[in-house]
Amino acid sequence: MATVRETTYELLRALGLTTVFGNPGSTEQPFLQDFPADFRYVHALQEASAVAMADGYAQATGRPAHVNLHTAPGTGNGMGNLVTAWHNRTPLIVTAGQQSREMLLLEPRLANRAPTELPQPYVKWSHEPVRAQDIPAAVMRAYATAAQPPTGPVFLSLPLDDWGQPADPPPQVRTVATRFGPDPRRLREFAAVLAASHSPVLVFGAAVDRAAAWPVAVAVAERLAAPVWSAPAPERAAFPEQHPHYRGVLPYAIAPLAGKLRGHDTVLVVGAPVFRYYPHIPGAHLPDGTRLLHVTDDPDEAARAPVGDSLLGDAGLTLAALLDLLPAADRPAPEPRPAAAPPKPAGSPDADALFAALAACWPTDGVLVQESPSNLAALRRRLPVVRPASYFTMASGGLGYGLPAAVGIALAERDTGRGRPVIAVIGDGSFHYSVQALWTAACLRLPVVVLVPVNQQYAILKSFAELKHTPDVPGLDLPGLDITAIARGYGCATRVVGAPDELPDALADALRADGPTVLPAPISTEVPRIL
Ligand SMILES: Cc1ncc(C[n+]2csc(CCOP(=O)(O)OP(=O)(O)O)c2C)c(N)n1
Repeated sequence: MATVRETTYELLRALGLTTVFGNPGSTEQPFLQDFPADFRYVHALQEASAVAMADGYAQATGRPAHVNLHTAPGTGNGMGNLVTAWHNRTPLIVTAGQQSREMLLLEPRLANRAPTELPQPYVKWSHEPVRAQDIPAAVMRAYATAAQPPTGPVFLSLPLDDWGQPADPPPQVRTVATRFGPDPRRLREFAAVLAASHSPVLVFGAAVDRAAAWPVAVAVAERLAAPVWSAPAPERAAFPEQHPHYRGVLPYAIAPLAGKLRGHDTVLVVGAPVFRYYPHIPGAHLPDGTRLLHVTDDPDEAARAPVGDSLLGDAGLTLAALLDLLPAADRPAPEPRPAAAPPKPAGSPDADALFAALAACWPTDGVLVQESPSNLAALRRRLPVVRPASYFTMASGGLGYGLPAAVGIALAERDTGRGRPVIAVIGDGSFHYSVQALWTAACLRLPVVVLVPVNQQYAILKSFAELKHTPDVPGLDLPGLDITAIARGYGCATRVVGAPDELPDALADALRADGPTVLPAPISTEVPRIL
């Protein structure tokens, strides 16, 4: 008779979940024992890295991924990046070991006291099966829950003595829809409002990229002759940023954002929250007389929008259906933005010059992973994203995502045969949150390039302190961290980029390498403004 373990592996195989990201502990060993030869364990050294690697892998493959954590402490370590996976809408099946059922009443060492509560509220479903025999069907339900819109992480707590138990007959391997179309009548109302507008503006968010909908987003923008903004603080790029209609990323504060929408009678937001704000700069959410239409596949996101009328639907399906209903606008297309001025020669190299150099030697099909908070505006100004699925960052604001996510994305690039080069730009503060992902990249011989602008401080927090008039906050400087030594310790090649003109050579070498390369690049300590 098959065991629960055998039946579960059979199901994971059928679901295409043969890669397990994790870091093992005693409570996971009965699951991982006799690990099947057709499965692959990606050892992440620490759970924060495991979760973000799985997130990057899931996003880049476009399929759910499985991450296995160590009972309560491992779930705790993974929690920051679970928050991020929730906001990123990444379908993750998170499993964690649990102590033996027979001892749970007395709470032995490494028991998870309230396993279904611990990952809340950042999972769509959290469950510990009532019987060992329920594990395979619970995995099937977890998969279906994670994969359906709005996609996101789910959590299963699995007691270690369950795996050897005799199994029930295997659950049916089911499929579920991963996108849904809009209500036709409400869609017609939206189309009528847009068609009657004199000056509509479009705001596209990450869900447009997740739906592989760049071409239809461009077609809608051109049909309406409307300018296009990126939604604030986007985790993915939704529109070709060299397109003449493209205006840039909206500011992530209430009053300045509304200011950018002035002069438009209708705003159509597709695939993003209304809106993702950060510093509180109060004001009206919209200019006077401006109407907002919102398309999202998440009823909760629709419900919490402070203004506008919402329509539920997949970003790509809804844009395609809108395109069918929209007449061509009878007005000239928006003028292209003026090109960014060349970087000013500075005393010591600054981020702007570094990213201008990066843009000049950027590989055509490169994938950018970004966690460089204070230098983000300079990076996005110098390095427009011009191809789909080639820009990734965290939607949450929590650091420690970018570096391991880049490793997961690079693994997906290799597995899918696309082989696009992955270049991560990671601040010298952010670098340390999940730094052990470098070791996984080295073990897997993934040629990830990690460019680290070294300003020896938490610069964005200094600019936030200035904006909010909170002087003398401790803990904002980072002297004496040796990025080169740390990278070497984890098995990476490294080369200091002393000046921007050294970057092309360093990058070319790194892209040819058969493992990760860390490129620390000292930059000036001048603090950019937050808005
Ligand atoms: C998990 C987590 N801890 C703390 C913070 C607060 N925080 C936001 S930005 C930042 C500093 C980032 O420093 P660095 O990566 O060097 O970038 P810089 O601001 O210097 O460009 C910190 C600590 C956070 N966002 N997430």
